[in-house]
Amino acid sequence: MTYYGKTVLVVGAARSGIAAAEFLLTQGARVVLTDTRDFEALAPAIAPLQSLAQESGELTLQLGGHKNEDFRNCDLVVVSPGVPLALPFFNESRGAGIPVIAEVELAARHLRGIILGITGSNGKTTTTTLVADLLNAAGLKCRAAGNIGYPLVACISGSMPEDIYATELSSFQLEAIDKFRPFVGSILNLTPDHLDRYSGFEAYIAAKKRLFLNQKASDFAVLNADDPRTLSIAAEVNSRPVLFSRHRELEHGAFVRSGKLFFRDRRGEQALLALSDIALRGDHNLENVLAACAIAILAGAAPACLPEAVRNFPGVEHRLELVAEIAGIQYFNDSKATNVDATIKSLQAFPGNIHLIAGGRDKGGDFTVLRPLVSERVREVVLIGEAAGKIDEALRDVVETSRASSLPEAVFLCSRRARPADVVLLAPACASFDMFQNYEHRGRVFKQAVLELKKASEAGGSL
Ligand code: UMA
Repeated sequence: MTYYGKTVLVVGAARSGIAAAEFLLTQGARVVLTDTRDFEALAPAIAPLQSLAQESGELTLQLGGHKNEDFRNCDLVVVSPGVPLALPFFNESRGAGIPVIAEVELAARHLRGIILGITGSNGKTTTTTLVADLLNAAGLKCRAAGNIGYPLVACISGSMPEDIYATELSSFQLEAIDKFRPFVGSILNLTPDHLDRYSGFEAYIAAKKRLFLNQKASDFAVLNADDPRTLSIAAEVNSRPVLFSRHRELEHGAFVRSGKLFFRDRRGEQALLALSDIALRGDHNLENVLAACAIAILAGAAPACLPEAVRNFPGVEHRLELVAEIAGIQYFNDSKATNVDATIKSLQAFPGNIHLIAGGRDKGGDFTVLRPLVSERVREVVLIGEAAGKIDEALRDVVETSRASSLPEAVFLCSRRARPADVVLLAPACASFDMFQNYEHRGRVFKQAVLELKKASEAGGSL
């Protein structure tokens, strides 16, 4: 599609929508940008688009709410991931035969280069970042993009055929793809998440599986052999399945044997690196490394380049990030643990003595599944946010619980009760939007509170 003179409705004016509008304006489109937020809230983000529209395209703003007629009177709708497709407005477009596509679909139609698509309930950002590091270490040119925080559409300008895009994808983005086709697609794991947006776990899985919708026999599907829900997808894809496993040797894929990681394909087996090369904590991170190695090799990385890049990989901010050690107590920021399963993985990374800070906006999670691990490894749970009551109910007969009115207060309470060799862990099992702008903001507030404690402790002040 050429966009010159075409009317394109862009729904949502945050990172995805602004980047999509920018691309479309440069293509000479008439962009209608709509958002439920008003002009005052969006002015700084929209200003660059207004100046761009003076040179190319045409920009109309429909802010402070959406209008039915905008969804009817256009040639194409580009939707941001955070906007639910179930909104009745979209029926106006569908009824008029107007395509509704995700920002990543728009991006993939115009991007030059190879797309690697990485999704799953947990570990997406770590794996995506590591894939990009591995490929760059192997002398290829790879950029991490997508749900990681950098819209894929923003990569179009300047993209070259030899470029590789390690693209983190959410179920939200995959809902509205049409022809999107990754050369390597990977589902890392599947556990219930976003049940506030989906009718159930199956609907969420169906959205994730769309990753493989357009793959052909020359593409690859990298899947977790240790996660039965994910493994079962191998039988459904049109592409070539390549598995990864922590527990068993595989005919084709990445696995662990005698303290080493291996990759095996038709040509034979290669030792990749030693488990001791992996600095990241937790079994889930071993899975992320196995997946990343498999994806990178399929995308052309020479295996010999992998060990050094894995050794140098520090992990990603807000994912089991060690913030500080104060008086023998370690403080970990896992603000990205936004669902129950991620909190389980976080708890599994420590043998015990945990002071857990949890709570926030409930995404329909079942907090009772935390009970066995919490009773085994957690000394106390300090609860914050909207879900505090629900989590308290789920856990209070297996662990000591208390409430805090803010995250810094929760940090302070833990610090008072923790002893040397204990761990204070922020792993909320919830979304952040009740108290923070996003999980990054929540992580920063946690880190700030910890660093203030550290300063006070170094100054000899009481904790
Ligand atoms: N809005 C409307 N109408 C609505 C709902 C929202 O106009 O009915 C507006 C909001 O007022 C806001 C905009 O839409 O201005 C928000 O759009 P968005 O939530 O898609 O925000 P973006 O900044 O474009 O961020 C999105 C992803 N956000 C979500 O999926 C919720 C980012 O993932 C992603 O990094 C970014 O695109 C670039 O690709 C974040 C995320 O939380 C990290 N993802 C979820 C997750 O990882 O669990 C899926």
